[in-house]
Amino acid sequence: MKTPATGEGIHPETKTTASSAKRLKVADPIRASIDEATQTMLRRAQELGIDTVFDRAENMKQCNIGTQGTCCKNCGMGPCRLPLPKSGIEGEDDRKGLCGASANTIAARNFIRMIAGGAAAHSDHGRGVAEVFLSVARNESADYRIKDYNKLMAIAPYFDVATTVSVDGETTDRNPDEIALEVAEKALGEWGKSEGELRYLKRAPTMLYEKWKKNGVLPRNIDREIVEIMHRTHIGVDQDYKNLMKQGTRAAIADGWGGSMLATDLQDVLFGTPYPLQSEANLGVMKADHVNLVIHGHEPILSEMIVAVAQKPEMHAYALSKGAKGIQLSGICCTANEVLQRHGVPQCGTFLQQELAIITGACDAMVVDIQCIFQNVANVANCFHTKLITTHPIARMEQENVIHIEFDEHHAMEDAERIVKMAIDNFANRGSDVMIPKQKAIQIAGFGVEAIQYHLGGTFRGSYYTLNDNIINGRIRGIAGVVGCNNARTRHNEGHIEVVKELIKNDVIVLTTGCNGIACAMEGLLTPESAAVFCGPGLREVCETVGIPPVLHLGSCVDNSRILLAATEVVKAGGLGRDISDLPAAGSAPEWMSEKAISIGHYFVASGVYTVFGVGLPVTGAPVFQKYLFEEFEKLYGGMWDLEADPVKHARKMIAHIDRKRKALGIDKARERTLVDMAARRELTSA
Ligand code: XCC
Ligand code: SF4
Repeated sequence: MKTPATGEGIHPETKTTASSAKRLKVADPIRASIDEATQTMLRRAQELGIDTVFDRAENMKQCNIGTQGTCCKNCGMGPCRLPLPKSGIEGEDDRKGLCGASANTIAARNFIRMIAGGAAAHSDHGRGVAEVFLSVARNESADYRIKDYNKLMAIAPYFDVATTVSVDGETTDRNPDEIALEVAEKALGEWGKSEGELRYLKRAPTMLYEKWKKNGVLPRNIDREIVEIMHRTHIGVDQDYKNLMKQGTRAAIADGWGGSMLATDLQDVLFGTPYPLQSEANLGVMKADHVNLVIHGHEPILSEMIVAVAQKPEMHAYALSKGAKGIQLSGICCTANEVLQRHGVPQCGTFLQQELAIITGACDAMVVDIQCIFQNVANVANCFHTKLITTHPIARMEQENVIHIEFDEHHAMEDAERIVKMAIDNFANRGSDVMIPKQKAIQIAGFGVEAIQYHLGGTFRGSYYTLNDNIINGRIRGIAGVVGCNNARTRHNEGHIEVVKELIKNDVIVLTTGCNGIACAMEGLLTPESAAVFCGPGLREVCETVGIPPVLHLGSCVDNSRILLAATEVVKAGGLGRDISDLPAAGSAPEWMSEKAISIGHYFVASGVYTVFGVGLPVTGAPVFQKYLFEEFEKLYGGMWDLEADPVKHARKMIAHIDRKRKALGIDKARERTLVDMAARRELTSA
């Protein structure tokens, strides 16, 4: 290890010169995370004098006004700060910024700017995929090929692209490459077309589409809705929180049913639609005697190539020639989820473990693309032999030790080879200070709308019939989408795991994505066997019968669009109402932190889902605006926001909502009967 004592490249607060080191607090590993591997590595980091996000959270308090959502810095007369007095406000709320902006206006502007940030991130990722897809369809990127023509045929109709042709009265299949080209061109048009509305909106249940139409929030194109948020939140434009939220809603829908859904679909077409497979998760997947290459970020465009290159026999031979036993790829964040879902590449951790992967001393290279990458990974890499490689033109780092290899789909394989070789060449530079925690868990991942249909759909019906049937008969109480990040302001993975466990214990099946998926994998919840340990009797019976885990991993954060489509399939299969808002379902992000999470949360809400966030929400400083989101939104879209930091209460609120929906559907009785049946059955078996 290079000595961090020089302070070179180390976070300024943690120069471990004796004088300053003493003043800084370090995180208590047990309080920081529920995960043993994380605790071990945090102790290790502290021993080495390297600060991590957990320590920095101890030394920097959150801003009380910002957390309430009532700090405005949208012009040079601010920041204007409007904290809510501890005792609340009685009578008229006359707080205002210099321009007169009310707390509601400020909080709403901030909120929808977060939506803009999140929707932009997801959608720009989607655009990147669409551009690669177009270049593949034009035969300009020889290293990629379309992997899933079935998926291409399935989405073509939404773009008004014909899949058959009539010649002399006879219908024949069209050339798939022609279809690909047309779909690619039209898909790319979704970001900036000058007329009409997003094509995928019609995939939503009709009632939902009609609600959007009535409320005037049908997105026109993806980019425009995001730009319009930036315009409306500029000083002196939109100063009505309801009207601001209307635009926020429109942009969030453009993310969920637009940018994200396009990203998911086109990735499936290009790289294959996920089907269940086995893998592992947590830092213990790294191997001391292998070249460890960690991929981190969000886009699968580069990581797909890295997976392909790392599997090449000549690369394996090259690794052997350098004294390693092979190449161990592993992933962090949603790039990890992408290559997990399609290739079974194991995950070495969630968002909050990115620094720790390097602190193992065994990370020969970390390659990053976009989103959720700590700038501090460069400082940590500087303490070790680790090569940190940025690859995306829009995501670079200022530190000098960072290597930039700009990835381009036109020479994808070449770029990936350079990166993998760099990792292999660096194996020999490893120090003696390797410490990889042993913890890792087995997981079954790779679910999607199609895989759920296959496993739960009943073979001859080819629909969600069996799932619906089990919800109606009460074995499955309801469906929860539990997603999102880690947040250093709350104990790592605790919210994720407690919320999910409470849900499955109460027979609620969980669909997971993002870092929640990784957290559940680390905890062993993504195995069919976990059903017997953690589930209520009904869900357990279903999981055991069809052989699925009680928590189904649907992929990355753009794959939250899979949850929207799965919910739509449930509506279509019948018996559970006519809209997503009728379903006994709820959403959750127990440890959210990113703007993307706010965009996701809001498109869940706008799609009719009751959605609970943990940690905190920057709306609490504007009670009227908060009430609008938490209560009045339900009248507009059927879904609404909620906030609950306590994980068990958080899950119980979701369950209470699910039970209300069951009652409204008239299927609450069925569940009571089932419970009696199950109890009776237990008595029988124990007798
Ligand atoms: Fe990032 Fe997607 Fe959040 Fe995890 S869940 S911290 S956004 S990696 Ni997307
Ligand atoms: Fe203050 Fe208004 Fe400027 Fe915001 S826009 S910083 S509230 S003056």
